Formats: sequence, C-alpha cells, structure tokens
Amino acid sequence: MSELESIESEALGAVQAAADLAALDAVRVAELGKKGRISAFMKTLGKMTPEERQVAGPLLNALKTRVADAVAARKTVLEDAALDAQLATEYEDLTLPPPPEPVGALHPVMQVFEEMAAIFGTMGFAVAEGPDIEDDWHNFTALNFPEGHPARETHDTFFMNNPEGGAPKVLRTHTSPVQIRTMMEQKPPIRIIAPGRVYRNDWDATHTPMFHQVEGLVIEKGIHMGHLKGCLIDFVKAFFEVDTVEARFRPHFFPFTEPSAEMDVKYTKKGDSIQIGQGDSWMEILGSGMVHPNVLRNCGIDPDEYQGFAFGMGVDRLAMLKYGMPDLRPYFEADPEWTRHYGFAPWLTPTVSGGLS
Ligand code: 2U9
Repeated sequence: MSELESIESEALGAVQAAADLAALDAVRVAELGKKGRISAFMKTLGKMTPEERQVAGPLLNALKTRVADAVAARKTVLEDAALDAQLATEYEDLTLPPPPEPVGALHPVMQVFEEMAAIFGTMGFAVAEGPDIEDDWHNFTALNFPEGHPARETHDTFFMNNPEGGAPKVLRTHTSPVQIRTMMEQKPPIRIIAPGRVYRNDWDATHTPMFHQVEGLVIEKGIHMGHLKGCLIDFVKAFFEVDTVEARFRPHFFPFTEPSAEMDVKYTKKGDSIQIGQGDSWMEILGSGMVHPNVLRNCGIDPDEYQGFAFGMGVDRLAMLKYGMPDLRPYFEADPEWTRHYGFAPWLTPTVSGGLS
C-alpha cells in the first residue's frame, strides 16, 4: 500500500470512528487543518519537479476531497443523531390543558399611582419617597404648623412610642414630609411628586385610617399661581382623558401654603357614572397653593430668591371617580373577585403616549 493509500484508509477510519461532533472536528483538524497531515503533504507539491507534480497533484487533491466528503457525510449523520436524541426527550403533551391565566392584578390605587407618575413625568417631575414613620418636625413644624396649634389636631395623628426615647414619633399624616426632606437635601430647581401611604385616626364610610396621597412640589425662580393653575388643569385633562376641563380655584387655608386654593372641576352625572370636565355641578378634586415663605425658610431656601407651588390629592377617591368604583371598603378587603374585576394587568405600564388605562 502506498503512503497516500495508508493515510486515506487511516483518515477515513478515524472519520467513521468519531462518536460525536467534537471528535469529528478533531479528526478534520488533524488531517485537513492548516497543520494537518494531508495539508502538510500538499505543501510538498511546491518542492517537486513539474513532472512529479503532474502525477502527485491530482492524487493528493482527490484524497483531500474524499476525506473532506467523508467528514461532511459523517457530520450529517452525527447531527441527525443528535437531533433525534433531542426530539426523543422533548415533546409536547397536547392532551394537557392550557397553562392557567395569570391571576395577580394590580390594585387600582397602584395603577393610579403609575398613571400619575407617567403624567407628571412628561411635565418634568421626578418621584420622591420617604419614611412612613416620621418625626414631629418633618410632619408638622417644618410645614408651618405652630406648636400647640389646633391644625395639628385636625390631622387625627397616630402617635408612636419612640424606642430611642425623646419625643413621640408619628405615622405621617400626609406625604408633605417627603418634600421637606427633598428641599433639605437638594438645591432648587425642584420638581417632584410624592406618592405614598398616609395615616389618620379616622374611620367611617368615606375615610380609612390608612389612605393614599400624591403630593407635588415645584420650586423655581419666578413661579406663580399661573404655573400652578396650568399644571393642574393639564394634569386633570390627562388623568381623566378628556380634552376640556372647566375648573375654578376656591380660596382655602393650609398652614403650609399662602395663598391656598382648592380646585373644583365641572362634572356630569350619567346614570351611575360620572363624567369629569364639563357639566352643571362643581366637584372638589384637590388642594393646592403657593409654598409658604416660612416653609421655604425652614428648609434653608430664600423665599426672596425662589418661589414654589404645591398640591395634594387623595388617590383613593380619584381612583373611585376614574374607574367607577362606588365603595371604598373593598379596597382593603383583599377579595380576589373584586381585584379581578377592578384590577389591572401588572405588566401593562401606563404611558401618556401609549395610553394610561
Ligand atoms: C410642602 C409645601 C406644601 C401640599 C398640599 C394640599 C394642598 C391638600 C389634601 C388633598 C386631599 C390632603 O389627601 S387630602 O386629604 N392636600 O389639599 N396639599 S397643598 O403642600 C405642601 C406640601 C409640602 C413642603
């Protein structure tokens, strides 16, 4: 047997013996790779006389082709075998029932939080958060509630023992301490909303001891009531998804804003549902005002340099209005039937451009 014949029979034997794709590739490299045995033979062609090359060239090329063809054929066999093995273990049992629909749903109040963050987000507001357990200074004093002033009592505050001793802590009665903390930490301009849980010792048909607020704060140079009105009217239009909102701002009192105003919007009652924006009656929808100079000073901001407006709204009631939920009590009963009916798909994040609800 010539040397070429023995190389061929060895190479073809190794190809047939390769048990998997990795072993086959090792044979291919050893024979046909750059430094392989057959490739080394090909390189000797250059040193032959033209007559020798005429004989050896076609022989070597034919050998190379036969080995390469054998590798390709073996590769197809091994790939088919690997696919057969995979198909034998992976199968779909078509007699099984379809997988269950996801049962979880986003609570309407959380949906409304998301919607408000999306709307105010387009107006340049960031979301800020703070602790539920607050101290008296952040919840009252910094917000211009005078010491011993009756306004503190109107908040029906839950007081808590302070484990560190000292003055009792409070469960925050509004999210306003979040804005106080933001002003203490950041320099103006500031544009934030503070969504969160708040607590007041009040429990009847329309009040629960824990409820949800979204408050907002803008601190910039030259801010005035015009900015407040424009911002809140735009918000109400976007939130209730209507083009026209007739609004009025009624003077009010809050210790932390001066002047203060409650915002009413016109609405129409259609059977059981309520249409916000136009109609015969006014409905109070939120509170607002220009941040009191004392509050700015308490947070180290010069009221002669910076002005701001703030607003606050009860989210539980706004969710009832928007989604036609007649009763507040089921909000906190964790009844899966109610959640299925009024809840929202948690993976559909509301956006102003793509749709809020
Ligand atoms: C800072 C300065 C001012 C927040 C405001 C209201 C008006 C308001 C109520 C709405 C219904 C509470 O949930 S509710 O009962 N809130 O009317 N809130 S202005 O003003 C601030 C907040 C923080 C530093």
